[in-house]
Amino acid sequence: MGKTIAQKIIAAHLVSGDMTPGSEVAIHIDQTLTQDATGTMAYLEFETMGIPRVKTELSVAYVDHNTLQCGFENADDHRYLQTVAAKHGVYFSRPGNGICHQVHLERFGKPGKTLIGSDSHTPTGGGLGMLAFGAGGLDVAVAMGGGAYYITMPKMFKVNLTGKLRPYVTAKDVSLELLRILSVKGGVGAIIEWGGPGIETLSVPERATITNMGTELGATTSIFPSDDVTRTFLKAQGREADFTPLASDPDAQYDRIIHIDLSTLKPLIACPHSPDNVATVESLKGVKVDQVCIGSCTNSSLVDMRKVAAMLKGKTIAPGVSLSISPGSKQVLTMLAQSGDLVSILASGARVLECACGPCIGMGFSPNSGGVSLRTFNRNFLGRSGTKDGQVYLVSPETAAASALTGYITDPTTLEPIAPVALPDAFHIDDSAVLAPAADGSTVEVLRGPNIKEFPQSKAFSDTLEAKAVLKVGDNITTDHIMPAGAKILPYRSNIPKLSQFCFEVCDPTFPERAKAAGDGMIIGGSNYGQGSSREHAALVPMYLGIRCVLAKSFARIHVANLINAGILPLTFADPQDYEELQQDHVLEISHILSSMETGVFTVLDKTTGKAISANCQLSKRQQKILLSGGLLNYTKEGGQ
Ligand code: MIC
Ligand code: SF4
Repeated sequence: MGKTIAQKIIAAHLVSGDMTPGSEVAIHIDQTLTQDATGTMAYLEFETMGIPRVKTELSVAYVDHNTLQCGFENADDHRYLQTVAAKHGVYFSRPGNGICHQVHLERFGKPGKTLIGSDSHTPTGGGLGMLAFGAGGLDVAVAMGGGAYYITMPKMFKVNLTGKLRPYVTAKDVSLELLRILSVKGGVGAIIEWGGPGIETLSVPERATITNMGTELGATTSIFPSDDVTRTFLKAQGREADFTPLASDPDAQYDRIIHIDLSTLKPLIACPHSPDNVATVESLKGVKVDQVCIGSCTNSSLVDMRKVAAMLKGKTIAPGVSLSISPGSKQVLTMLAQSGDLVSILASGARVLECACGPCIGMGFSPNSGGVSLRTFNRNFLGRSGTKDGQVYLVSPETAAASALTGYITDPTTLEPIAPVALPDAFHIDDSAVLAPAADGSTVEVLRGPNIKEFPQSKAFSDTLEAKAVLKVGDNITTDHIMPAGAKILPYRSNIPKLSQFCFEVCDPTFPERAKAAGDGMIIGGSNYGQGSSREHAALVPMYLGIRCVLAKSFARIHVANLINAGILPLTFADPQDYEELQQDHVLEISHILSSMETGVFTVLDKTTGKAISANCQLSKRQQKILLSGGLLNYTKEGGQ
């Protein structure tokens, strides 16, 4: 039987396991990336493994998230990252050099290679034909040490594109269309492969916008073939030698095929507070806009920025609108400056921010109270912008620029067309902000600031657990609910005791105190629990606060892996109706844990009501051992692979 692109790459990197969907496979990893908000923890974990130098073909540490330095914390962490990278053979991308996914696409990604990154948008690399996964920091640390990456073998979905996008309709609208069709849960357990004649019309950065937002579908990853479009992009980056062609076999089998005719799409918009809450821009015409933000790993490429500059040229933005523009990389910003596009942007009244994540993660530029903020980003979860009642909408750069000019949500297709903007034949290449590691790391001193606190210790499971249901939450709880980000909280990503004070702040600010007081605790969740970010802090912090088990209707992929890595048991209700019965503060008992781990069937006794319910958790042998060791770090230290 023919293979899909992903199946070919997995087969070429298979360490162990069988490639039947649903079973566990171990994959060899060629490249890793980290960013600063998750990276500090990942390198602290790597250090405890005692491996002198990374064993990957390439590992890069980016600084792009925690760039505001409102105190010593972030600056100290950057210094730690720079020195730990130099010591252990990791390239260091300095703050200001750009957003990890954009820079990785420009300078390092290679078709056919495997990449894991401690950031959920690592699948951006799929735009170049890489098999790229978001993962928890601990999984990245293990891969840097030469260990395999374990995933559940996904199903294969194909999106078949025909036609061509009309002017002012963009790759972002393609992503939003798929979110409309599939929802934030629709990609769970699947790899999404993009194909069909329509893909020839999409450049690598446009493809990367689409694979980037595959994360919002819950997909394991997304991937495009590597073809002439890929070669053209790599050539323009001075990297034609990195090109290899890659396509699925004509008789490859897919579990689901979705057809999208690009010519019929309209500009789309995701309304608060979920990326799948999609409407046409036209239908929201006239809604007053307070803020517009253009940038993020989804939409900050040179072509995106040049289109925006062309739309803004010779005009000024509406007086009621505050517009921010964050180019994705130093390469993009430099080229905007060289071409004069930056002048059009500045003259329009926009505020140019540094090449970093910035407002996307609430690092500044939060909207006004109740403000309507149009963002070219990928997430609009409640509170993520830093303003709890902010109304965040997700749009394309073209819709964003059109709305910034009029002051109201505006369908760009109603405006004057701009001249087509194409990829340059040659990008400006200057890698001086990427520091190579020391040839001999043994002489490098790793500098640690006082903000770096020890990694919390999890407890190994015994046969019975009695725990209090400390919190009950609804469906689609995101990692932004569990462990919020933002300028105030992010500096504590390497300080778990301090970070824990903010756990579930959006849902219930009393949670940290109550969890600590309860001793062993449990969380009751709805479906798709833990969607969104790859931050392992959303597992490590609850673990630190005493949470031993999360019982939910279903989980998001990366989060469930992070829970197991942190030594927390992730159970799903056998009958989702039982969710209704279990209440916060009930005392629950799980007995015969050891034999239940073997069978995958657990009994949870609600001691408050006397009712017993059934729950499931299919664990591989390795995952059982991880839980029995009290987490992946202990397991690895004990010699587990
Ligand atoms: C995000 O977009 O939420 C982040 C910040 O990039 C995260 C990583 C993190 O929490 O540090 C992600 O998507 O994985
Ligand atoms: Fe950064 Fe936002 Fe992309 Fe996360 S989604 S990597 S915060 S730009």
